Amino acid sequence: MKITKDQIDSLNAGRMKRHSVQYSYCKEQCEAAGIDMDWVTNQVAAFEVAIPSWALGAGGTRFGRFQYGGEPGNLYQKIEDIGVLHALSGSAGEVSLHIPWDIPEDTDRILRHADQCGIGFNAMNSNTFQDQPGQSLSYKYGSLCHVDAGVRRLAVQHNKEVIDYGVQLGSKSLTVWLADGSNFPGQLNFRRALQNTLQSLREIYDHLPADWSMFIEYKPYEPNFYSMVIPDWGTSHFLANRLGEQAFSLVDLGHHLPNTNIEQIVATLMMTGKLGGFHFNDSKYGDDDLTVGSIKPYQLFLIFNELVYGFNHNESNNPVPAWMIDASHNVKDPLEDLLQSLHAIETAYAKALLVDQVALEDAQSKNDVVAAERVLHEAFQQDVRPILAEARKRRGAAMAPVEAFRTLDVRNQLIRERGSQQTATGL
Ligand code: PSV
Ligand code: MN
Repeated sequence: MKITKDQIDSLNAGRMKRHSVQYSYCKEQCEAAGIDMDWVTNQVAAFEVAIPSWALGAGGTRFGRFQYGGEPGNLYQKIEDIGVLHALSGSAGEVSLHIPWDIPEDTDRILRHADQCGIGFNAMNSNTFQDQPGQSLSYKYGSLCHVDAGVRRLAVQHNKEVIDYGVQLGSKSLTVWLADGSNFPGQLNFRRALQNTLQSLREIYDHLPADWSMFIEYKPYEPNFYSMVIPDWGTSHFLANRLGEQAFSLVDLGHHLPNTNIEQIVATLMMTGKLGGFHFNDSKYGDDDLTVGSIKPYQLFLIFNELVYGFNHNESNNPVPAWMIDASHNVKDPLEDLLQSLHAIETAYAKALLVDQVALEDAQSKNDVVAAERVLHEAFQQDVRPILAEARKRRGAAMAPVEAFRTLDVRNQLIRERGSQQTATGL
């Protein structure tokens, strides 16, 4: 299904009167505080986040999975769904593919189709955490870290193939997430596992085209519960440093132990020029993969505050990170959930852009803790919904995407087109 410009325009027309009043008020308030609202709005309008090809259907837990009607049954339909998200939000113009969940068999056809849907290709993701049918050796005891050189070779080869697919699609990066680790003390030699991983990553790195990046994701636990070979940002950073200029760390918000100060990790990685990518989601306990901003919106704002500071003080030439949502949808319509996540990301970004950096530095230099905190609260408490609506209008999208999704009855149209029985690939 496709959403037309006329549909968007007519939905927006109905909101214009109220929006003009709200945006003018917001503009007045912000400009009184010395903020250039046009600039802020345009920054938000330029912000895009990739959608993972595996997040368009129902997510499951190990206890069960509840089907959605109209789930995309192949990569073409997944790209169409992202086209719908992009038409509605104006900020979801790229897909991130997971291989082999989504193998782009006919690349020319995929490229043509993606082009028609207005979608490009973001980071490629490899999968050495599941054995594939007919696989000669197993990843049961790890992949890039494995004690058996044959398994390591298989996993390296898979990553090289993922890069090759990505090259054909115009992607520019590979994200490596490893489930490698151990469940019991004594199972794994920590040092050897890390050395093997570094060596395997080096072979993959050597296969990267010169204009590509490699992102190394870390995770403290799950699916292994005693140790993970890359459990934290320090290990990921160490590996990225050893590999070279094209390797970076990737921060997945759900990959931290409870109460970890993620904004501080972001600040450190940006300072060293090694923040390459971001997976957005939210969590209460672990890697819960909930809607972005649904549990800890203040933390998300603080993270964006560090990102904005990092963009403005970029002595290490940190590249613009590859932004992606990495969430799972167990009880919500996946497309609505993704629209909510995009909204939360843009909200946090807009608020971070409103932070009075001069006042903050001044307060910090005087150790005025209350003043510093008040600067942050001032921005966090500002209602930025009119800025987001204006940004969406400027990029030709729906000013209120979830409402538009419902008014246009997208889910039922998808069910009519695809039926209720298809299951999207992914976890
Ligand atoms: C692992 O939990 C992870 O965050 C990695 O990014 C995987 O590629 C993705 O989730 C799989 O759902
Ligand atoms: Mn992730």
